[in-house]
Amino acid sequence: GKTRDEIVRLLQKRLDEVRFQHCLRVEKTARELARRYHEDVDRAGLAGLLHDYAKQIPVADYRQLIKTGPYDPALLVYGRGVWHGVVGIAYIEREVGITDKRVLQAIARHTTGDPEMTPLDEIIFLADFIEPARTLDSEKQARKAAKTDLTEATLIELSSTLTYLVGARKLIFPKTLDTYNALLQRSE
Ligand code: DGI
Ligand code: FE
Ligand code: FE
Ligand code: FE
Repeated sequence: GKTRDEIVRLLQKRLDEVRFQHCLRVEKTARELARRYHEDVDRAGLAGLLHDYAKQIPVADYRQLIKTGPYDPALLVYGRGVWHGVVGIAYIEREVGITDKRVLQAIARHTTGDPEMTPLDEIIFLADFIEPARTLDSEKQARKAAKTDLTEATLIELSSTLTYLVGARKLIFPKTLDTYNALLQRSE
């Protein structure tokens, strides 16, 4: 495998400085959450570091890959906001050489969630939302909830994301809504 330094250099080549710094903060936040919830700290850190690796891959490359790959063509109506997780892991496997399925799954699920998300998946989903540079009310509320209840904090994030999407009249990826419904039932 590659060292963290080698991975950081690959990440830096794929991202602008602002996005790169965000990834470093998500790595740190993911490690803190993993420690708090007794998950593997290094695995969470690696997934946090790489979660947005594919965020700035050209749109044309994504379209090509979705059309040729074993992907649901329904993905084509979305954009990089949705693609960089679920499709983006193909670049992370190929270019960074990550093979840990749990790391890849957490990255694949970091934007939309998944009705069956694991604690590691929730940690990466949440670390993205509560890293220190995030300061909106919903982000602060999720950060506070994350101190004691991982699923409750994840629900706050999902609710905020869905509210934003509706307000902006953006298409809702069905899995984002399915995740919200599943976690709500799990938390009752
Ligand atoms: O990559 P980040 O900006 O750090 O954060 P993210 O991966 O959580 O979300 C990226 C964007 O994806 C964000 O603007 C919200 C958007 N998104 C999340 N769920 C959906 C979605 N966009 C659409 N159109 N539909 C969704 O269901
Ligand atoms: Fe992302
Ligand atoms: Fe997120
Ligand atoms: Fe992110």
